[in-house]
Amino acid sequence: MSQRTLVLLKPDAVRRGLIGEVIGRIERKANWTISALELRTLSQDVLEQHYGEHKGKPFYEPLVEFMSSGPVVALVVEGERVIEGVRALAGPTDPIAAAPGSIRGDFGTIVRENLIHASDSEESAERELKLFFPSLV
Ligand code: RTP
Ligand code: MG
Repeated sequence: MSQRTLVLLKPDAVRRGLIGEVIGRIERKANWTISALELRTLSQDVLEQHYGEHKGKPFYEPLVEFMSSGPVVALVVEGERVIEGVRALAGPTDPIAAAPGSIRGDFGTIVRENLIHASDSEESAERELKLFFPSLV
């Protein structure tokens, strides 16, 4: 089942020089293709829309601050079961709970600075792809 997902390499991944490492893991999966890729600094407006579901939670404000603290790499990945697949490569939200071998498990220690975002469902992917890459059909 071919799908598309929106992936963000968060500002910690970019600052720490892990762009190649993380993209390499995605690239090496069979039957997946990167179909869009850009380094960009996210506006408050885009972050509010992207993380709208978390508005009002205690971690929301520091999350938005962190996500605008430097550029991210935004990419669209498409291919076989890619929504579930990138989430599996990333590992659980808390990097300490994430297994070694996953991106968060290998490189993270702080819940907020967990290196990567990936859409969590087909509905989220649709919404996030429109928000980040409106020109993509
Ligand atoms: P994401 O949306 O970034 O792909 O991550 P996720 O689904 O694994 O986690 P989610 O629950 O959607 O939370 C979004 C991001 O907020 C930060 N966070 N901080 N307690 C905390 O300090 C806390 N909880 C979540 C993380 O950066 C998380 O990825
Ligand atoms: Mg999420």
